[in-house]
Amino acid sequence: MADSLETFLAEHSRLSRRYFLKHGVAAAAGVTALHQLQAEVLSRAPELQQAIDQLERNLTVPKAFRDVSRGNPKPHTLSEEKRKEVGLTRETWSLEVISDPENKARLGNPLSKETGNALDFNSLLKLGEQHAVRFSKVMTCLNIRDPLGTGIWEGVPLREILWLTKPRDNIRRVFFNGYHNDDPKQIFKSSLPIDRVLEDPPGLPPVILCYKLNGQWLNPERGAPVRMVVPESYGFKNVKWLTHVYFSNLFHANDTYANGNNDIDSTLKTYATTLSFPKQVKSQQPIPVTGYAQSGTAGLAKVQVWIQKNGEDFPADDSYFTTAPWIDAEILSAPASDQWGGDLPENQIPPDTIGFDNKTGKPHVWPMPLMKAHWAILLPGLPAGKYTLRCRTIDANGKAQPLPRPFRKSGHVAIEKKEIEVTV
Ligand SMILES: Nc1nc2c(c(=O)[nH]1)N[C@H]1C(S)=C(S)[C@@H](COP(=O)(O)O)O[C@H]1N2
Ligand SMILES: [Mo]
Repeated sequence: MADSLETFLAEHSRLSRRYFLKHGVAAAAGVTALHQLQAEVLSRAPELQQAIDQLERNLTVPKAFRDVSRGNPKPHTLSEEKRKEVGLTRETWSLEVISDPENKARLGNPLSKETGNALDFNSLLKLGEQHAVRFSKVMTCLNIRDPLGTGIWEGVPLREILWLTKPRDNIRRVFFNGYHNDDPKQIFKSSLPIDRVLEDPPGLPPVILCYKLNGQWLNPERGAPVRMVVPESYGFKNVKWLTHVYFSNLFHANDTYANGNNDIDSTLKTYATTLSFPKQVKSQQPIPVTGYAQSGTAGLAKVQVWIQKNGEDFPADDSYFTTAPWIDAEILSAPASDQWGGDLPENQIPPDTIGFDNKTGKPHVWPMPLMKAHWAILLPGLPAGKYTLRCRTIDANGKAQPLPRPFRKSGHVAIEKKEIEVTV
C-alpha cells in the first residue's frame, strides 16, 4: 500500500476515534476496524451535519421529475381541449385490451372500442377499490445515470385487466403503447413476458396500470391519465399516456427501445454517486462528502469511498479498483415519517403502501429496494495535492457495484470519479 494511503487510513481512524472520545464513548477507543468505526458513529462533525442538512428529500415532487418523453408534439404539451378530444383526460380516457392481430392470443372477452367495452377510467377505479396497490420506486432511464425522480406509484395490477378479457390460450407476452398523435412512426411501445404479469418475483410489487403518483392524480407530463409502472424496470417499460394493451403469442420482445440497441431485459442497477463535496479544501481540513445510492434489484448493503492521490500507481489490471482501500460511508437512516417530501398529502406516506408500516409510516427495511438512500462521510484532512475521490456500493449479495459493465445500453453506470484539490 502506498505511503499516503497508510497515512490516510491512520488519520481516518484517529479522527473517528476523536469523535467517539469527545462524546464519551470509551468502548470505541479500542476499535480499529474502519467499517466498525463508521457504523458506530453516534455524533457527527458539524461540517458533515451541515452538508447532510442540505440534502434533497427522498421523494420527488411530481412536477419536478426529469421528463423523458417523445412525440411531436409531446402528448403532455397538448391543450386541455385537445387532450379531452384524444382521450387523455380522466373523463375521456379508455383502454383497448385486445389480442395482437399478428400473433393472436385467444381472449374470450377482448375490451375494444369497436365492441363498446373498452376499459374507461371509472371502471379502472372500481377495480382499484378491491385491487389497488401502492409502492415506492425510482424512475431511471436506461440511458441516463441519475434517477429522474422517486415516487409512490398507485394503480391496479395489470393481471386484473387480463382476467377481464377471459384469456384462454396462446398468451406468452404482453405489449403496450401510449398515445402517439395517430402517427404510427411515433408509437412508443414496451413489452413483458406474461409470467411477469401473472406473478411477482420475491419482494417485488406487481406491474400496475398507474393513475396516482405521491397520492395525487398523475399529471400530463408523468403520463396522465394512466401509465404502466413496472417496479424493477428502467423507465422505457413505464409507458405513459397508455391507450393499448395487446396480449400476444409472440415469444420475444418487441419494445421500441430494442431498436435502439438497448438491453431491454436489464433491471435497475445498484450504484452510488456524490451530491456534495468541496472541490477545493485546505490541507489537513476534514472533507465532508455526501451522496446517494440507487438500490437496484441486487439490493444495497454498503456505500464505500476511496480517495487517491493523483499520479499514484494503481494495478493496471484492476480497472474496477477491487483491491483499493475502500472505506465505508454512513448510509443515512430513513427520513422521519413527515419528512419524505414529494408533496405527499399531509406529508405522510399514503396508507397501505407496500414496504411501509401503516402505523408509523416507517419502511420495514432500509435501504429500501428500488429506492435511493443518502450517504455521508467525513474524510480526514490530507496533505496538499490533487486527489481523486471515487465511490461505489456493495450490493445485498456482497458484490461490489457497479460491476464491470462495459455495455452502456444495459443501465448507464460506472464507478464515479471526482477531483478534489487540497491547497496549502
Ligand atoms: N408514451 C411514452 N411513454 C414513455 C416515453 C415516451 O417517450 N412515450 N418515454 C419512456 C422513457 S425512455 C422513460 S426513461 C420514462 C421517463 O419517465 P418520466 O418522463 O415520467 O420521468 O418514460 C417512458 N415512457
Ligand atoms: Mo428512457
